[in-house]
Amino acid sequence: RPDLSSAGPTTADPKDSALVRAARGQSVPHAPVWFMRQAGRSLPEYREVRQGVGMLESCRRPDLVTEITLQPVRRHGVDAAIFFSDIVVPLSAIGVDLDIVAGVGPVIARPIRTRADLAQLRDLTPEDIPDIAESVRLLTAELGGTPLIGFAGAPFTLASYLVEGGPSKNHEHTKALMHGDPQLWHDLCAQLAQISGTFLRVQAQAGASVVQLFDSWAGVLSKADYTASVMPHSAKALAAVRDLDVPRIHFGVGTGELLPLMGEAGADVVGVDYRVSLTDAIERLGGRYAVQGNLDPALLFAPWEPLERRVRTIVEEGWAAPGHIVNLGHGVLPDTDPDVLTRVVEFVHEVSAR
Ligand code: 1CP
Repeated sequence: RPDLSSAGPTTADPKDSALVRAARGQSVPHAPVWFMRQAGRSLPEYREVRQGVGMLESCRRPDLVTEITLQPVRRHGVDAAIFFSDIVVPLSAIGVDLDIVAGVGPVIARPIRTRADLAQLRDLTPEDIPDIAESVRLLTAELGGTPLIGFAGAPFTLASYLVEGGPSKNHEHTKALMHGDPQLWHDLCAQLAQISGTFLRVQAQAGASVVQLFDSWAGVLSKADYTASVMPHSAKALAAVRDLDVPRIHFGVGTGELLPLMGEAGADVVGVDYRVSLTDAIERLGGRYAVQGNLDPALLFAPWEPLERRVRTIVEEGWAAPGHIVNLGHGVLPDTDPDVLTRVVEFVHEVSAR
């Protein structure tokens, strides 16, 4: 386990790391691995530093963001850190009245369902989030050659929280707005694309080596709706960092039917959840994109033998893509045994060593 606190900054360049190289489709010494939600409740050291500090507040304090982002890197030896924040942080930063409620997720005080409600939103500027750039700078200094992944929520997933007012199973108000008032829908998503794009750009300019656009809930859409109502806005968010030379990962859950479109939106790496095998995903993508995934997070609760077998299969299938970043199909579940995550990292490195 690398002890970052005593090792101090190294001179290694994150651009030469296995993760960035895999994202670019270049050769790697071993398959890179990290976990969505690798920071968070599965770690006792996270629960400790979060005591008495609200989620949103912890995302705006560079000391806490730095500590929490580094925790899983120290503990598991993963190949990347993911910036500790949340997809609703930029919305909060422009004044949207919201909270992240423990055990629930983001809750919006006044959901956006009419044109008048749109007045709650405005463009995000770097001046709204000086703390985010500061946290990224602190982190990249600590991380040395380990890349930092910056991220943002995609317009559709953000719109779902804003329109529903919180987490949703069926996204009915969101789909009703998309089809009932297409002009309002497009205006909302164009505004969200500006916000997401700026959030990504601030992180990339401050030193993040890779960015990931989370469209977690895009898998609830048909191909037709995704193409007409969502993809152009995600493309705009991703285009905000096109000139910055940072590879872009585009992720969603249940998006087996949408994978090629998610690539075309402007990604270098397409995230794959566990419902589609990597072999099928790579074929659907026409071999044109690197892939990320796709271990079922629930399998981390299975005995080591079947888990090891699955990880080995994922690593072997991944070699068929131009690049492969090993990850889960979605986030680490809160009750996951962190030692299992460490063991998966060690096994991936061992079984993929070239
Ligand atoms: O108090 C807490 O600890 C709350 C739990 C928590 C955490 C640790 C939330 C509330 N957000 C986060 C951090 C977070 N959120 C990260 C940190 C970095 C890491 O991965 O280690 C990231 C990348 C996110 C992004 C995020 N937030 C997404 C996209 C990723 C995904 O999991 O699909 C989504 C959908 C959210 C909304 C959200 N925030 C929090 C929760 C519980 C949720 C999901 C609620 C729902 O089911 O709709």
